[in-house]
Amino acid sequence: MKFGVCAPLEEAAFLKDAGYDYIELTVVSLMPEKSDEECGEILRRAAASPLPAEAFNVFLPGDLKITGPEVDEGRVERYLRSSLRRVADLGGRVVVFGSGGARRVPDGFPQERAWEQLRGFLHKAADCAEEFGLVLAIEPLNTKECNIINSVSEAVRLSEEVNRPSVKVLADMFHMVVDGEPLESVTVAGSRLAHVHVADTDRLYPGSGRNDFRAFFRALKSIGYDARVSIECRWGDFNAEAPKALEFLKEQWASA
Ligand code: LER
Ligand code: MN
Repeated sequence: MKFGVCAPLEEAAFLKDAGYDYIELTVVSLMPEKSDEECGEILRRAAASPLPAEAFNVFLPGDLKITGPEVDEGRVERYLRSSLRRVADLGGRVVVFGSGGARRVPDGFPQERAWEQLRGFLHKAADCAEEFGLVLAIEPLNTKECNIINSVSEAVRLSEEVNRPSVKVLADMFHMVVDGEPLESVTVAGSRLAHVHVADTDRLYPGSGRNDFRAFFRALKSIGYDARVSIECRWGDFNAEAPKALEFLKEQWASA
C-alpha cells in the first residue's frame, strides 16, 4: 500500500523525508484555464516535485458548473483536456472527482436530470482520461457538503451506469463516518475502488481520534485493494503530526 498526503507542493520535500510515497496535489493548482506559457513556472516546479504527484483532487473550480441549466459545454471540454493533459504530463495516475461546488444541483432543478448530466460529464472526462492513461475516481461527499452522490454505493451505481474502464470510485473515510455509511459499501465497490481518503475524528490527523482504521483497512484488504491511501485532514502542527500519522497508518495496515 502506498501512503500519501493531500498537501501543497511546498510540503513535498518534508513528506518525502517523513517516508510518504506520494503527494496528492490539486488539479486547480495547475491552472488549467491558463495557457502553458502563463503557467510555465508552476508546471516546472510541479514536474520537479521531490515526491511523485500520483493523485490529484479538487478537479473542477466551483464556478465551472456541470449540473443545472447553465452548463457551458465548451468551457467544460476545454478544461477537461487541458487539466487532464497536465496531470498526465506530471505523472499523475488518479484524479478525484469530488468537486462539490461544480456538481451541486441548483435548487429546484430535477435530480434525475442532474444525474444524467453527470453521466454525460463523466463520458467526456473518460474520453480524455483514457487518451492520457488516467483513472477518475468518483468521490462521494457527505450530505452537508453536497446534494448529489453522497455515498460510496451511489458512486458505484454511477460508475456502473457510465461503464467506462477509467471511471471508478473513491471512498473517503471522513464522509462515510459523517453520514454513517457502513464499511460493507467498500466491500461491495470491490474492483471499482480506485482511491481512498482518510482522516480521524473531526477530520484531524490519523491516530488522533476514535475512527476505526483497522476495520476500514480490513475492508480494503478483503477486496484486494492495494493502490493508495491519502490523508486528507486538517493539521495542527503539521511537521510533528505528519510523521506520526504515517507511523500510525502503517501499523494499522499491518495489523488489519
Ligand atoms: C475532497 O476530496 C473532499 O473530501 C472534500 O470534502 C473537500 O474537502
Ligand atoms: Mn476527500
